[in-house]
Order: sequence, then C-alpha cells, then structure tokens
Amino acid sequence: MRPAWLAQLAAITVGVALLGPAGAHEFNVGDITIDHPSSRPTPPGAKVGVGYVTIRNDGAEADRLIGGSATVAGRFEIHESSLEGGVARMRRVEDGIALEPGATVKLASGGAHVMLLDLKEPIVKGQTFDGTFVFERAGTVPVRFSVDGFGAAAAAPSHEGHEL
Ligand SMILES: [Cu+2]
Repeated sequence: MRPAWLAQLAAITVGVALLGPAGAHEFNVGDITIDHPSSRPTPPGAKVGVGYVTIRNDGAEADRLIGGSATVAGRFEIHESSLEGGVARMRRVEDGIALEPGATVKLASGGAHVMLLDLKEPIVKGQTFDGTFVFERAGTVPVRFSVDGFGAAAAAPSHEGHEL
C-alpha cells in the first residue's frame, strides 16, 4: 500500500507541472515576490540573451536587486536602456536596482533588464532554465526562467553594439 505522504508528494508535483513554461509563475522570499522570470529565444551561436521579470516589495524595508545567475549563461548582469540623442544605449547598472517598500519594479524590454552573457547554449522557446536573483537583504533566491516567444509588445531589444 502506498503511504499517504507519497500520494501527497505526487499531488504537489502535478500541481507544479501544470503551471507549464508559458503559464504565470512566481517565487517568494520574505516580502519579495518575483513574478514570471522569463527570457527570449536566441539564434544559434548567439552569446547574449535577455531576462525579464517583475519584482514586488510588500515589506516595510527597502531592498535592492544586485545580481543573479542563470544556468545557460556564464555571466548575469543588470542593464539599463536609455535614449541618448535618439540612440538607444545600454549600460550595466553597477549598484543594482532599488526596491522601495511597496514598489513594483518591472525589468522589461526598453528599460532595465537582465543581460545573460557568455551563453553556453541557445535559449529555446518553450523551455525553461534555472537561475537565481540576488538581493541585498533577501539574499539569493532560486527561480526558474520560462522562455517566451516574441510578442508584438515585447519585441527583442537589439543588443548589437552592446558593450560587453
Ligand atoms: Cu543589455
């Protein structure tokens, strides 16, 4: 006879699997919610990928996103896009991104984003990969990135001319 805990474990596993790569998913640590970490497909041979996420701080204390990691990439950087004289530029954010109490911060196309550098393998639509986000206060949080397709509103930022 199967012990009850085994049946419970099976039920939990099914619940997680149902979320699927395309579904919304979120990760929590303390008062920080990490909503739908995602990436975009890369062409074969590409060395650079991108990461997007929405992070909410429901706590009374400010925190700061200072880094992270991804299994598919040798390096993880936080970048900011800006328009300078009509030209889109990206630069690395050295001191991270502030998460004030009550704030929701969106890392998305055209703004701050995660840059995945030294890609070890192509990032493939429909797949997932593991990673972490590192916060000044909340510490290191394991997450899973889903690889979404390109929507009209989420066109790939051009990373050509990017200073790596
Ligand atoms: Cu970038």
